[in-house]
Amino acid sequence: MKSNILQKSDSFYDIFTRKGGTQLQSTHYCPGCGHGILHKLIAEAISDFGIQDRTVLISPVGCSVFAYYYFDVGNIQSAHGRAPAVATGYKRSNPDSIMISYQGDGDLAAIGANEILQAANRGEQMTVFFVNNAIYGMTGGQMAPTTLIGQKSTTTPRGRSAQNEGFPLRMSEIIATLEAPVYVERVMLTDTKNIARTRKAVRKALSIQIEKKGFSFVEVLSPCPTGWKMTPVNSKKWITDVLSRYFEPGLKKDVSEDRQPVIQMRPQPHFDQYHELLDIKSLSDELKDIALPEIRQVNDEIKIAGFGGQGVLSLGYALANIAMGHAYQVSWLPSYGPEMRGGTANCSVKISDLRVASPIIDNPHTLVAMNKPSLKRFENDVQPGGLILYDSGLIDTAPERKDVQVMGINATEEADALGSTKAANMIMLGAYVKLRGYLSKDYILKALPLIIKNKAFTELNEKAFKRGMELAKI
Ligand SMILES: Cc1ncc(C[n+]2csc(CCOP(=O)(O)OP(=O)(O)O)c2C)c(N)n1
Ligand code: SF4
Ligand SMILES: [Mg+2]
Repeated sequence: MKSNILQKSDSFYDIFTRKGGTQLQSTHYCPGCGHGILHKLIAEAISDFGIQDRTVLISPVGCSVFAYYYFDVGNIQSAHGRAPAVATGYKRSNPDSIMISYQGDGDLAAIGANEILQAANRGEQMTVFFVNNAIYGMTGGQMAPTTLIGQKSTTTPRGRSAQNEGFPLRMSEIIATLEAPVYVERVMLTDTKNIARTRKAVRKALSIQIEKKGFSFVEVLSPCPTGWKMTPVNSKKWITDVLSRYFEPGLKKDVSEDRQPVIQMRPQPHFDQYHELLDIKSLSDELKDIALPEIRQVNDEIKIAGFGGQGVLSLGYALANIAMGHAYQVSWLPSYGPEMRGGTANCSVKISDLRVASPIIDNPHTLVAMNKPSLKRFENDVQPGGLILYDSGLIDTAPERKDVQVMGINATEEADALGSTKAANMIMLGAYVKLRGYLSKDYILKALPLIIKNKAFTELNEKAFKRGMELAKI
């Protein structure tokens, strides 16, 4: 392999800014810590395999949280224990990426224990480097699930006792019992020979992912002189003499020869399939003759909020479906209040001519506020230049924002006049469609009864939608 062990790998940044000052070549790790050695082995492998531009390293919560200061690859910092979930999401939507889930023993075997087991059991195409230093290093030396019986920590000052804290978890052995994982090995960072073994394991684990064979897992017994209150030299000796007696190094599972590459396809249904997939096929059949307006450059992030029972979720659902019927990319994310009817509810709808990366909206372009608490809660979040549509019948104080377009629609009273308060949401839909102007009225009138299937509301919804269009004055 290409790398020269004396040189800094290309997959590291030239300068490590974490420590600042004059120490721009040093990491933030304590002297004798194993994290730095493992980083080096991983960085070298990334460079040697030529995968730097498609590698994404997920750093955990723990001492290695700052891995993104060192690795010049795609970096994501995940919540404690959630690295395998983040890696799963990224990999599934970017099958050619190389995902590294880098995790400590607190992160992987305590708060994230279920997460890693499920990811391993699903055989996610990722490589996990599990740094077992038998302690919570970052937070000052608390007991980890891998702390040995009798080992002292700040939370087990008299030593871990099986009766109180249970037995140390052998994660490699547990994961090796699962059907899906391809390769599981435990190694240790003690001496040259074992570091060479670790180097080999790192490369093997990454090759399995490069070959698209599945889930690979390397547990690394790693010194934590600070947490163990030992010198670096004694820490290595302790791994050899004590830690590795319980966590036996070696190959736990390798079925890489038997496994065929699994080519993950990015799920990209053709537009025509969406309605079928969503079980509203009739929508595409019945509406195929309606001429739709040209797709425009649209990027509307819409927050719709009100009381549970006002139909704010249905309004968002209808809007998302209508836009999808026009071939826009959409997302609809409901958020229920603690109680359904009478509580608050809101939903986030994104409509775009481009792919929607995330359904979450922090700063909407459009706010549809159906009651006072919702206006109060979201008014200040609306982007400057955005739109606030509010039910002026229920909200007696108009929005204060001067940098957005504001329009009050007396939706509830107008809906009452049409026969039912419940149609207020469709009045708001009509107002939105009129003001934004990129959706087809003809299409909506035909699509609405197919989206909101309760026939009792068909006529009312149509009237309300039309009334909303009339009420919205451009
Ligand atoms: C949700 C959550 N719970 C707890 C913490 C506190 N916390 C930070 S790091 C850590 C454990 C780190 O230990 P480990 O994963 O073994 O990594 P190490 O520092 O030993 O490399 C904990 C419990 C947190 N940051 N977030
Ligand atoms: S506390 Fe332990 S794991 Fe953390 S940097 Fe120091 S030696 Fe490394
Ligand atoms: Mg640890």
